Amino acid sequence: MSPAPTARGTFITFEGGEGAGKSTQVRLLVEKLREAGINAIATREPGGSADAEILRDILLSGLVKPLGPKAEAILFSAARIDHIDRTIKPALEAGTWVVCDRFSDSTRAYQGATGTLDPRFLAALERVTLAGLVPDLTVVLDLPADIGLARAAARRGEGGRLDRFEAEDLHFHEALRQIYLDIAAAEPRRCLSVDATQPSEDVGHAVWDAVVYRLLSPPPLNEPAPANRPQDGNPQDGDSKDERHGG
Ligand code: Z5A
Repeated sequence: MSPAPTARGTFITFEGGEGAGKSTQVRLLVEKLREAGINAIATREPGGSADAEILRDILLSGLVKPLGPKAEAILFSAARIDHIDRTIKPALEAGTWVVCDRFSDSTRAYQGATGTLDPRFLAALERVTLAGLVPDLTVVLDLPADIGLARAAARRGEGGRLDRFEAEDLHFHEALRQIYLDIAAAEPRRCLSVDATQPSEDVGHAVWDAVVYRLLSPPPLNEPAPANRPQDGNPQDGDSKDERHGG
């Protein structure tokens, strides 16, 4: 008799601009999941696997910037393929929940915010990179760009070096914020936008409520959604439960 198949783990991603609090919330959520008796790991992008971490160093050093946003998008995607193959998929297949600090929406947002890439190129790249893997939940931490940059600067301290993307101007970071808001609005069943100006604890509560409500005890599909929750089954949602997770 073959052993019972292990239930697949759940895949949660955090997205947002600089200093939005992603790393803080990834840590808090993994702690809460473990307290609830759920096996969970934290991972990040770019990086999350040995070879992808090497690509991370190269990308954040700015060495690829002269090659342009298309080359950067391809290299972020190369790192993502390794991360998926070596870290994310094996964990999900073992039934572990994966909580990831940035994922494919970061390529849509950061490389998209340059305004120089054909959206069809980014969509095609995402399709071949993810090969059907879609997060079960994406938390978009929304914060005015100036507040996020101030938080990042305070953490860096005086004399600390800006990385490749922190060095972009305010206009870029505002465009980035709008792209994230557009993604969250277009795919409400996958995404949850949270006001990241709140104290970390309150942001954490909002995230945990969504995890419990959407992933741990999803209501029947015919139950009316509350005002702050997207209507499941709305054909204009732009995303489909059936497409999620995949892989
Ligand atoms: N990038 C890309 O271009 N394309 C891609 O496909 C991918 C990435 C995957 C990775 O940088 C860079 O790569 C990133 C996008 C680009 N751009 N940059 N720069 P990273 O991994 O080094 O850093 P980051 O992802 O941008 O995160 P961050 O700036 O380090 O911030 P965070 O993780 O969102 O926030 P945090 O570390 O949790 O908090 C920042 C500070 O704010 C810290 O002092 C906290 O204590 C404080 N904080 C956190 N939450 C709060 C609240 N709620 N209130 C007040 N203060 C808070």
